[in-house]
Amino acid sequence: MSARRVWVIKLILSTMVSAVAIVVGLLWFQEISSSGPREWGVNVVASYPHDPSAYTQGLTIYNGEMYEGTGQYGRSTIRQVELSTGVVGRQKALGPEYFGEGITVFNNELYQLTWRSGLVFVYDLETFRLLRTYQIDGEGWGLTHDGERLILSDGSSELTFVDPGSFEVISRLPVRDTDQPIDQLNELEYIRGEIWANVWFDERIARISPDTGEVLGWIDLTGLYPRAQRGYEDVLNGIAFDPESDGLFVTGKNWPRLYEIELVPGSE
Ligand SMILES: [Ca+2]
Repeated sequence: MSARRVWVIKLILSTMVSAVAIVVGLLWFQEISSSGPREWGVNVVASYPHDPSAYTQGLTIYNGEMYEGTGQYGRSTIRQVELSTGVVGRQKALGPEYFGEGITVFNNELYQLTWRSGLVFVYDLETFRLLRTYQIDGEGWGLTHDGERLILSDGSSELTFVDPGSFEVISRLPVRDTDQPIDQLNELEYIRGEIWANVWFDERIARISPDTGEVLGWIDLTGLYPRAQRGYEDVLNGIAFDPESDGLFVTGKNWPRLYEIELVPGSE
């Protein structure tokens, strides 16, 4: 075969691969952002080890690296975790007087809420050196960002948008499913124009419109790690999305596994 013919075949093949990738990407995007089904289940794509002593309060992926924040007095940390093995790499413990909550990474800085201290810690991502602190009113639960604003939950049915540079409140967003306020909003993840939220002691993730606060749909994770097998407090908590790979990951407090999942339409 001539070099030119080989080149043409390679070009055709690479074009086809790109086209398939684009179509798959579009399908996935429609799947989680369209006005399709309101109820979703999941397929487990893979599962990975997770530190069963990690009381997961925050989970996120930044530049392909997974970061986790853990809670409880005397056991709270921030940590970088190797996804495939669950091995904890760089780690920093909080003082025993702090109960760690949600985390997110914004502009190469890791933000961590605390539960009832009214403090937010901001760390250099590469060293976990504490750079500065902010104060908040009320409790800290979950944390994520939409590229411009940090988004906080506090266990109520309201999300709060704040300026990452000043921590001044920009707006508050009541979350409702039809007319029903949805409270106990916990760990958060901003995913392609939606806010996904764990709900404390609920086996479902809420998909929330950041514009209206309306719950667009529910993802049912019942049975992923059956309740009968876990401790009472060991609830589903922790959502991380990798926009580079479209990988979607969930785990829970003291869960021995972290799951990579994909959505499947559920029944109403
Ligand atoms: Ca998250």
